[in-house]
Amino acid sequence: MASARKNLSTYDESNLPDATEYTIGVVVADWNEDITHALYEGCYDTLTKHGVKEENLHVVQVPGSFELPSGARILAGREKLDAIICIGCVIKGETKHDEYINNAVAQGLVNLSIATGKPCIFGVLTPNTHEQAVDRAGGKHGNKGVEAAVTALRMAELYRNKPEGKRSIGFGG
Ligand code: DLZ
Repeated sequence: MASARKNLSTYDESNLPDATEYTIGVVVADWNEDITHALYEGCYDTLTKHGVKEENLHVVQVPGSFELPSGARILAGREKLDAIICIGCVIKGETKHDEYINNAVAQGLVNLSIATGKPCIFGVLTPNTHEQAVDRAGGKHGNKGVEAAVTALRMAELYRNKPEGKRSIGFGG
């Protein structure tokens, strides 16, 4: 298993931009909050370590992961953001709730990214067990909140540096 071989949260800091001018939104689901709040800590530490200022960090909490896309939409309408990180944890149970929630969140965030042009980062754990979640929220497999923050900074850089007036990706001449 790939995750058994490396800590997924290690990254090359030299590849990350200086984030002192970036404004980042974070939406955190409270369901499984022992996990999601640990993910948020990893995310917060990484963002601030790379220069994001407290006043440029906009955080909202939503009840569960299903509400992440609408939380992100509300935040995007309220603030001028360079990227939005969505943090959640959906643990497999006896029913198929996890499949419905995960698919809806993934699709919702892709749609929001495309509709707003802003990077929306999928910082949602989808483990089979609570133990697997703990392993990825500051445990033996690192902290996925760190990875979400790193992804957001890289995408925010891309967003900031997009060529002015060249917003189309059409194949025409
Ligand atoms: C209902 C539900 C269940 C069963 N499990 C989870 C979960 O593991 N992780 C999570 O983030 N949310 C869960 N929820 C709540 C839904 O995301 C949502 O908040 C409710 O269905 C209300 O829309």
